[in-house]
Amino acid sequence: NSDLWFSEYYMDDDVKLSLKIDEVLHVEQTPFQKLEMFRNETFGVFMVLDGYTQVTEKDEFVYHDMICHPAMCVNPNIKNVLIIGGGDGGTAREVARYKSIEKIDMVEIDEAVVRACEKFMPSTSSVYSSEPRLNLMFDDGLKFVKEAPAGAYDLILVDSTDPAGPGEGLFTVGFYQDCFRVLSDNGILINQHEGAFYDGDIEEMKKAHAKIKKTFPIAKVFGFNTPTYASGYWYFGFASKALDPMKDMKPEAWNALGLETRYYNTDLHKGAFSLPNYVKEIL
Ligand code: AG3
Repeated sequence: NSDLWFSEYYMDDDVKLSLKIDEVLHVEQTPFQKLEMFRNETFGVFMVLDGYTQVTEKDEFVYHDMICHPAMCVNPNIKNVLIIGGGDGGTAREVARYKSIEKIDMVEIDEAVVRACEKFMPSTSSVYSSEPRLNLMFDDGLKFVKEAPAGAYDLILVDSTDPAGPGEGLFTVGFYQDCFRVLSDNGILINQHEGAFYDGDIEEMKKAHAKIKKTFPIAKVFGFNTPTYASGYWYFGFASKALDPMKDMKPEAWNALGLETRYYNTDLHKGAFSLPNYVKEIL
């Protein structure tokens, strides 16, 4: 009875979360990062990149509901979507539930992530074989938005790793400016914004948010419960040229779609944008 554990450190040497490993499914050094897939009895299959948990079968529904549905509730007329990162497929899966969306371009830098998830995490990756509107490209998202035509997308979802590592460029003013240009007039940018509880995390959030605020007239932050990310509560940024996530939300229209979601609903939408004082202070 071997006792093998995966630990993610939240503070350098005194706080960590550990998941017992029942099975090591995959370990690979890709050209971009170290990719590991494990199985834990409670959380199911989970994927780790460079030592940080990215996605688990048990709690991915929270993250993937929240990266997609709040924006769709604010602008139900979104037709063209760009996903940057998101190699597990969970973000694309949620986007694909909207019949009104015409095109989903997805730019993932690391093909190995997609291949491993296809093999071990069908609950997120099955979208790759089932969704004809999805155009998956293996490329650098930074370069992609630089070259994309102005106004090409109504929604950009940045489903990235943390600001250190291959995702670094996705937390820069240059990138946010490119997103601004590539978005249509009612365009929305949602991006991975880190946690806010531990010192390092809140610093990153503060920096990222200051850069977005410089670029977009509307820049907000919203949170959601994430048992396997540091502190159990995580944030996305909502940035837009014209639409306010609270004032412009359309609960009737969204509810009329009849989508079944396990985390998101239009009441929770309002709560998610209501922030604790220690977060408000740094924004
Ligand atoms: N994207 C990464 C979320 C941040 C993880 N960070 C961490 N554990 N320190 C998740 C990908 C889901 N599609």
